[in-house]
Amino acid sequence: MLKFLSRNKKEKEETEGIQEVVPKESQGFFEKLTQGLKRTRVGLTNQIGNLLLGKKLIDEALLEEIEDALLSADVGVAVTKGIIADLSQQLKRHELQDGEALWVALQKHLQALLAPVTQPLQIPVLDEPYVILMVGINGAGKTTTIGKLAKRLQQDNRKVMLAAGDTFRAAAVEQLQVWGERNGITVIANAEGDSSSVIYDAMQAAKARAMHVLIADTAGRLHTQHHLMEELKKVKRVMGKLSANAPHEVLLVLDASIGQNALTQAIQFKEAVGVTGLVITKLDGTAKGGIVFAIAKALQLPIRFIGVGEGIDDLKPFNGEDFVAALFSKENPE
Ligand SMILES: Nc1nc2c(ncn2[C@@H]2O[C@H](COP(=O)(O)OP(=O)(O)O)[C@@H](O)[C@H]2O)c(=O)[nH]1
Ligand SMILES: [Mg+2]
Repeated sequence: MLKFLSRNKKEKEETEGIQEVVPKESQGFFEKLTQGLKRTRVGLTNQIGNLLLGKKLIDEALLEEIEDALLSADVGVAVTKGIIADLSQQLKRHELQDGEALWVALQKHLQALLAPVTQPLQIPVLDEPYVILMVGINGAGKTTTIGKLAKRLQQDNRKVMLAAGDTFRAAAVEQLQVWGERNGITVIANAEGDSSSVIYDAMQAAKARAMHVLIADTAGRLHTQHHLMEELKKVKRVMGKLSANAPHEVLLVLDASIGQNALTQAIQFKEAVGVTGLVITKLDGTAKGGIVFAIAKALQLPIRFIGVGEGIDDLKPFNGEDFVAALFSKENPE
């Protein structure tokens, strides 16, 4: 399965001439993804797999059991309804002969659902820094993701600078600075300034030093905290003053382990500040990975990356086909 997938991907890249921003994935990528999704696999796909095991007859009662399994893994009502309707149709057309056919049909449905949101972050080389604004609630994984992303970009020979825009907590600035020092990446910070002024300074510095990419951290905020959302809007306005196209990307970081709450947050952030891409973190520690499907369907926003661990290499470009294949992988099912 793995070989088949990677060959396909390679062919696609060659024929379409897609230029990858991020370095090629290491060999263990699929294994890492499968491992990371372990708990969701146990809760969702293994459960469905067991329902289908050796089934010679597919009927409505079985579809109902599958429905329950999907709902309990945070796939959400809308996606589940869509899946069951699709499978019922196929059942009526006598296309689902056995458990194996249903297993394949389910994967196809989920892969089709993720296809439109599989849009890797392509960072063009501009005559100004490409500015990425990170937003999300406290603890979602913004700062960690910045570190992982900066490292990826650096490995791809991009000149990266960071802005310590989380000015609410001194520890947050320090966290970024320590990380930057260790990895030879400049971090612009200012103990006195507010988020907008730090980010303004950083944009000027990034331009002066001909950086390719500037990633701006911000304070975690709840979508219900009106003044903090206003501050984020101000950050965007200030960026716009220095460059008409900045921020080029607004990345919303969502913690998968909070399940449906992540979807609620995403809807609110999208409305309040505009979001151009998503990062879904902590897929490794949770059985709620089904939320990725709910988010994809409800928001139709590109999922740029997923986090499958705390390590520096645990940020992966999102690919719906691989994601579903890893989730349905029968290897290492323990
Ligand atoms: N297991 C796991 N932990 C993560 C992941 N991403 C972030 N974390 C952890 O989540 C915690 C909060 O991360 P942080 O970046 O400080 O969140 P922020 O408040 O949004 O900046 C830290 O302990 C991170 O190590 C991930 O993909 N997997
Ligand atoms: Mg932070």
